[in-house]
Amino acid sequence: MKLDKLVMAIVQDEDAFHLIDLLNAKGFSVTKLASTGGFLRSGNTTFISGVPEERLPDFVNIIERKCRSRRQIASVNAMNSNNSEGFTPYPLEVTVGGANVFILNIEEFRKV
Ligand code: 2BA
Repeated sequence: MKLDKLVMAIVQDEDAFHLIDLLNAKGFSVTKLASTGGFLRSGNTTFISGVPEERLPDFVNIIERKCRSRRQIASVNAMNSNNSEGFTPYPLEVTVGGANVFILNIEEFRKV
């Protein structure tokens, strides 16, 4: 099978198991990595998958159907010039996801 595109999809942990079940059922090979968001510093899941070009729309469509956006409260540190502590945490509501999907061209794929 010719693999043309490398998909890296960062999804929320809550969506990961349903997503991998459906991708596998549709015949996609997927590697699942435990990852951490740099802003929220909480766990998320990164999928990497080599996909033939003609199957890319199907792959992305599955991600769109399975990954929901959610509101989350982040604790952000603000610089505080009024005290010696330096930083004061304050809550900030952010919308996370559905999914952040990077699609790269595969120059070469070998299974050895
Ligand atoms: P986090 O970095 O933990 O970001 C979680 C959510 O916080 C983001 O949701 C966004 O709504 C917000 N956010 C992130 N950085 C921010 C900032 N500097 N100021 C204000 N709000 C900020 P998403 O955009 O849906 O991102 C979800 C996760 O996807 C991220 O988790 C990160 O792990 C990954 N991600 C998103 N964009 C990326 C990129 N350009 N490169 C690499 N990873 C990315």
